[in-house]
Amino acid sequence: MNPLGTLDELPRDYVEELTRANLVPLWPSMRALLPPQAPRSATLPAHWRWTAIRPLLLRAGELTPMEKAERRVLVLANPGRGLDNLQASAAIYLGMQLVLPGETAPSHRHTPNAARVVVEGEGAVTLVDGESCAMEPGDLILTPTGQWHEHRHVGRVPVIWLDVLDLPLMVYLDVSYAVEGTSQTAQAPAYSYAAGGLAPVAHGRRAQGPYPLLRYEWRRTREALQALASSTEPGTPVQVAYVNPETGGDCLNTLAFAALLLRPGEEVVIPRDSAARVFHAVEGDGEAQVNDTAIAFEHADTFCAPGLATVRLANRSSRAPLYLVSADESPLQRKLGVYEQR
Ligand code: GTQ
Repeated sequence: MNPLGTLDELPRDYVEELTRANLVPLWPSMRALLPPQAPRSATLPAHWRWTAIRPLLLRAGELTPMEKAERRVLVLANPGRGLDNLQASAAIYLGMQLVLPGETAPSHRHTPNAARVVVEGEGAVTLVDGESCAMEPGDLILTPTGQWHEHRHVGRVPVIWLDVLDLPLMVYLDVSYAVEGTSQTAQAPAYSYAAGGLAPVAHGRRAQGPYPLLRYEWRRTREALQALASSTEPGTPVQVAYVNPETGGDCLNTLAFAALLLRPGEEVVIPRDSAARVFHAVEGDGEAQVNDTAIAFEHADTFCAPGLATVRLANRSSRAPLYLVSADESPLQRKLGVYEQR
């Protein structure tokens, strides 16, 4: 029973009169909107298996041509939020996208920010405002808000990647839309960050524009994690953040991206915070404990933890390292002043 009363307790004619005037009493909804001490989240710990996604996505390749689909994507939807809402969490959308050899996903731009983590295949490029970003497994490629992007594939095998967008947020704010474009002319990157701490200078000038780095090569991310591991105590997460190399801030405005290494046999606890978080296994297998839910995940699986969840990750292999990429809502929450660690 709601201590602040229910609509049923009110005289029917009174409720009808309110409804006719587009008015609603607050008190029956007060506790749901402002629950005590902690938010209530519809986001459930959820697990999407690569072995389930891959054959269904390849089948979509047979069923639906690119001309019809525009983006051939299976959305990883959180059942707690309702599958039809296409949300992994309140602000995060996840999709697994397939491009077949010879296909192009046509150029468009949209208000939502996007990033891709390449899962399988080679020979595809994403053009971002003309900049050609090669797509190799594990690479993180940004297509920030408003930037033109198209995906071309001249390789021989299907290429598949995980799309991470802040689409639910943009839809909620009534600012989500796309503009269709014409095929881009590919240019080599004007500035290229080949090593941390060294900013490229061209014609005496540093990089211009808010997104100086669009492709974070997995090879380099992996090397950075390995180097960090040698100076990190066992049980302390070996983690790097994907940052904007000019500002040191988050690589996108709304979502933060990180890569983690769990050494053979290692178990770590992720600091408990208010940001919902998704994880994707780039290399290796492991176990996650998200609140009361145990998730045994394998290579290329994706899983999700609601904000304020207790998250433990374990690499049960005695020989192979486990590499994960994560995305979370912390930049957005920080900007709103609601981010907290508990
Ligand atoms: O590749 O541009 O999964 O626009 C959803 C919307 C991918 C894309 C998605 C998109 C894209």
